Amino acid sequence: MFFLNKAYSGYIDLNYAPCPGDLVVEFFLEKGRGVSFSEAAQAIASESSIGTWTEISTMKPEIAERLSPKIFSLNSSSGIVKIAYPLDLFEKGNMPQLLSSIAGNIFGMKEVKNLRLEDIDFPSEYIRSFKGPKFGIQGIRKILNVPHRPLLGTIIKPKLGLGPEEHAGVAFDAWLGGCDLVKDDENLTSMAFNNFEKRVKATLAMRNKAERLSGERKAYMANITAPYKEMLKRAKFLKKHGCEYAMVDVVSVGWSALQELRNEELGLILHGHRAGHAAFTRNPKHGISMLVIAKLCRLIGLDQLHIGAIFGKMEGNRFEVKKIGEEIERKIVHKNFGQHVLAENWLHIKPMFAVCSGGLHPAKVPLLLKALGNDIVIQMGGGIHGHPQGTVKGAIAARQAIEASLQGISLQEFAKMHSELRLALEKWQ
Ligand code: CAP
Ligand code: MG
Repeated sequence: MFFLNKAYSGYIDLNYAPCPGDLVVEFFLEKGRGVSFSEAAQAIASESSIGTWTEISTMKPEIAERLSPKIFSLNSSSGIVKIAYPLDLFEKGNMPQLLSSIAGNIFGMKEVKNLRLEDIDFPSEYIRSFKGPKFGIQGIRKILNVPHRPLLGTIIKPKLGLGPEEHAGVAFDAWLGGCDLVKDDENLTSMAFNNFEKRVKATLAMRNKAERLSGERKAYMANITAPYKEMLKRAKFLKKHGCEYAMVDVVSVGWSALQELRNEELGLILHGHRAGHAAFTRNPKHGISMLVIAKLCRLIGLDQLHIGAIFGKMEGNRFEVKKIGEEIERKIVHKNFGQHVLAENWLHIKPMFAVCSGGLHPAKVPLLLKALGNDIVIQMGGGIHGHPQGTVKGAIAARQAIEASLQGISLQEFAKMHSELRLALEKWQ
């Protein structure tokens, strides 16, 4: 049997009202064996801040007084614990340090059976120490010259296997059909069969051609995910060759690399893919919520982020996706107990574009727009290249689905006059 040491005590103050300088965290907690719920909660508060498993001679009352976090809300039936941390516990502008504290040792403690970091309310002073997106929704809309409608993107498929010229050819078809954006897949970087620099040059040449032919702005989101120095080299290569975007896999490269990339001020729009997030976001009882991951990305300064597609191939419930979409777009976020959302004032931090992707096809578009509004990027990989008549027609069908939804016409009705959409509906609906 495991017994809690009394070093993990004195952190509860249910009369405490968090002050504007506190960093407030909501956890879901399932206690481990041999401890009470409040003991487990205090173990978390302590280990994530100033404490350790035993009383120590080096702890001064002054330190405890100044830096102890306060558990101000504790509910053993719902499992929700809210903790207010004094800001001095954190180094401003240092995201890895924040995670080593409130998303660190505590996940492995014996006092804890399950623990999930649900949300963080950042104090203004902390928010001011980050840049946020350089472009955000409005900046991207301006560059692409698309003021209102949802953006349409595709992921070149197959994920891996095409050479640079073939890749560029598929990109051209997608742009010509009506895609605004073309993206590399998450596992396509610089391969033996598809070198990064060759691919970028070939694809940008096709982008220019597609822009001339379509009269629309087109952009390429090239994947620079790699060890940091190489990633930076590739980002600079993109800038030099007139690419507007860089795509990066946020979980794989890590917070430190993301911060550095943003701080380079390269003037590239940053698209965040999130492969691997589900390793810690998927379990409803343990890990870190996608809401938190999205907030960290917004704070650091990604301009776009995958948030889930609701109706697609990946797991993710409707309310969850909607709340993340609102969190990354709004300036003021109101608290919502039922949804585990804390209040937030984003101050100078611009809104980020929500990217819906994974298993989407034209028939899903009306539902998606209804649920999330027009400020989204809709990405279809299989849903465009899998069209019975190929990529160009697939992209045309996707744009038709967006057009129909914006005009409030049902897809079935619109499809009567638009054969590309009709074929897509026949295949997937
Ligand atoms: C979509 C995608 C993305 C997923 C990831 C893929 O392709 O390129 O990686 O969107 O999921 O390879 O699956 P399809 P999420 O359109 O062919 O499904 O966006 O939820 O992070
Ligand atoms: Mg992919």
